[in-house]
Amino acid sequence: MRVTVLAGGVGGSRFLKGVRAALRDGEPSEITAVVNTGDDMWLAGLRIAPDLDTIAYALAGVNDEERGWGRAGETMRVSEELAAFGVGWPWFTLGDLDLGTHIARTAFLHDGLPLSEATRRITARWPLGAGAASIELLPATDDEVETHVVTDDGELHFEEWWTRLRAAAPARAFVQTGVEASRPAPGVLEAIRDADVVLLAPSNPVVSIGTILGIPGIRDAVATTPAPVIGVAGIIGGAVVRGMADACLSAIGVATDAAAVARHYGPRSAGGLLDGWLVDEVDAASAAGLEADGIRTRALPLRMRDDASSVAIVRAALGLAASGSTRG
Ligand code: FO1
Repeated sequence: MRVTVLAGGVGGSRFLKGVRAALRDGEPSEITAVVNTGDDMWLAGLRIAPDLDTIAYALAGVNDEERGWGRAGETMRVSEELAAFGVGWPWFTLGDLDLGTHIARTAFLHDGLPLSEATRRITARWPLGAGAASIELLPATDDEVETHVVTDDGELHFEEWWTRLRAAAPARAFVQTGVEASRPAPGVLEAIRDADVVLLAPSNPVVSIGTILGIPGIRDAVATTPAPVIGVAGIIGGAVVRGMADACLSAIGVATDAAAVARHYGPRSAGGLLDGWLVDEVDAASAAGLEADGIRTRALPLRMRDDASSVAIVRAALGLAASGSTRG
């Protein structure tokens, strides 16, 4: 089975561990994660790719599970030196092991390799698959398309808004720098078109899933793929599970509500993206309305507390994909 997952960072990494665990003991499966690169940036002369690294570290089992990003067992010797030199951002922690990744990526890019090849070489160090399930990570694009946030005090990189301001300054708009001239990374469109199932991870619908869809060609590929497209809500009972997606959703006029996000993605029958949508049990009452809008909906516990709960969510998504009548 070929499963393609559009994913951001922390929520995406937990969900992808669930996809891998759900498929590892079945028929041979190829999982392709199309990963958000809008958080990427140059810092201290290094190319940082937060969502690619968060997912790679989590699948490799070397991540800091508590923080959700960065490496386990980190030390901060180099970042203390950088701070002493006034290099980088004092509020953005770059641990020594993490810096190893950024230096390796920057070296590959400096040698002329595209981000997708740099990512392949970095992840080759930790075979990310398990059992019958193989996993490859693809950046949404090899081009430098960064998410910037427009606030009343000016425009700043998403990571500064997110980590220094903690999304406290209202976002008036999100901008994807240079997106018009960007293209999907090699293999991305094929992974969406040739999939047996396409999953939208419970990542930030605006600055993770939204930025992936914003790369020319990707939204259309998802809207037209023969594969069923199933999304998973990252919002339970009107509150985001993790992160600050509510600050992002309000910027685009979408309510922080599982059903509102589903309607934001839209039903495929109306030119949107979704054949199916998973909501938490507390939001079960919204299912009837979504079904009436053409989005097959299932309610189940959506908190990914451990692999078992993530596996149950993935199995429900795959079940919903399999149960779909041929799309009208
Ligand atoms: N998030 C923070 O809130 N503070 C940090 O200092 C920080 C450092 C950091 C370094 C590398 C990396 O890959 C991620 C890092 N993150 C940090 C998380 C990052 O902001 C998020 O993973 C996403 O970019 C937002 O979803």
